[in-house]
Amino acid sequence: MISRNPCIAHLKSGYLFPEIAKRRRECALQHPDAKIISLGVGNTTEPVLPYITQGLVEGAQKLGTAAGYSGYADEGFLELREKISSVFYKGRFHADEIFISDGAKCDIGRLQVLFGSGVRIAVQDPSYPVYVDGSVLTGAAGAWTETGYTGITYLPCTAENNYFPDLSLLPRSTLLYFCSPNNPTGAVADRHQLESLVESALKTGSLIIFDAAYAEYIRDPLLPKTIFEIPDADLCAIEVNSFSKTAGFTGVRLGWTVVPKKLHYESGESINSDWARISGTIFNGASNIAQTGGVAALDPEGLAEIRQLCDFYLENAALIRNSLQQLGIPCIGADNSPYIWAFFPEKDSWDVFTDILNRCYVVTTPGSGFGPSGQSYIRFSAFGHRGDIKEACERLIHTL
Ligand code: PL4
Repeated sequence: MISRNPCIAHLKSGYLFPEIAKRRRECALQHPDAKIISLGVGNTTEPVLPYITQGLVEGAQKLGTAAGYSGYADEGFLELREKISSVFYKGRFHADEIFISDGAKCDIGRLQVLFGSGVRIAVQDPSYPVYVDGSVLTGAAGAWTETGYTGITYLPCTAENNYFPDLSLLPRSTLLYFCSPNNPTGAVADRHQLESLVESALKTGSLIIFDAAYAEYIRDPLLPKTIFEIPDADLCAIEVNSFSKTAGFTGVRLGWTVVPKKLHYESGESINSDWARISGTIFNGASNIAQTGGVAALDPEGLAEIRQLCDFYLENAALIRNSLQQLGIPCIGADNSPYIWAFFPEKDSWDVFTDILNRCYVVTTPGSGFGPSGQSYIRFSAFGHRGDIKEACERLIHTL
């Protein structure tokens, strides 16, 4: 018989989000009349807005004409790559430094092929689970112990350090995942913090994978929306981003990854060339319908719709945070992020999750699922219909 990849056995348990969905189903079976509201998984709920929808429709219609038909578009539409560069990066990247993907998560999973199983990994703790679980699957994470994986350096991001890690803990030659606005804490790194991040990466010979999936939620003009606002970041950072949470493309699937040509391995070879080679080998490009939608999303009308959609979820976030604050529950997030990170001192995250689910019929995400420093926290997601968000807030206020 064929043998199993031994790395799979090192996965700690079920992936966080299916586990939450399982517990929600169990609750529904026990309470068939209850209307369960999800503030758990960060999944968009509102329709794609008209201008961007029209872009998607045009993408589909083109396929039905001889003149408009297109097949594989391996590295992505040139028009989309050039537009991404001009809209988000002031045109500083050439189209062949921008790779169109089927979403940020997919590229986060694929990027580690560049570095193999011997690479050291560091993550913000807590962090989006894919960084750790993806590292387990490539064999880079090492063995699981009570304090985490031996091959991973966990950089605590807690109230004590204002949710920004102590960078003196970053080992040499490390692949560091960094997410801002952060999932799950909602914290956003300021310019000075990102400057120190770049400085540490350059000093230690490390590479940052900067996850900017929530950048369009930043409303404070002083906060950087991309790592490439920081000088010399193109010497030490790759950025992944997505249309999922901004244009409502969670189901459409479209994202991008910036791999600057200035990036090199220790041995001198180009990381950009390797990524082009690898993507061309294990990925066949994003849907061309999605890409036409993406081009529309980056027109002025599309960008206005992105802002409108993010504003809607930010208003939801403010409603949730205000309710928790009324209850005296300490929390952060919501200002420049669709997540609220709430603290329940001395309680176990899964116990609080279960309590809120069983008493309020509201699904949340237990903070411990995002890493050891997430213990005693709960993440509330602002992705939901306004009526559901208001009802969930009422239930929290009257039950907790
Ligand atoms: C549930 C920091 C959500 N099944 O849609 P993508 O692939 O472009 O982006 C995924 C992504 C990338 N980076 C960050 C993210 O938070 C997410 C989406 N995270 C969440 O609730 O934390 C959805 C999770 C989905 C999943 O496993 O990703």
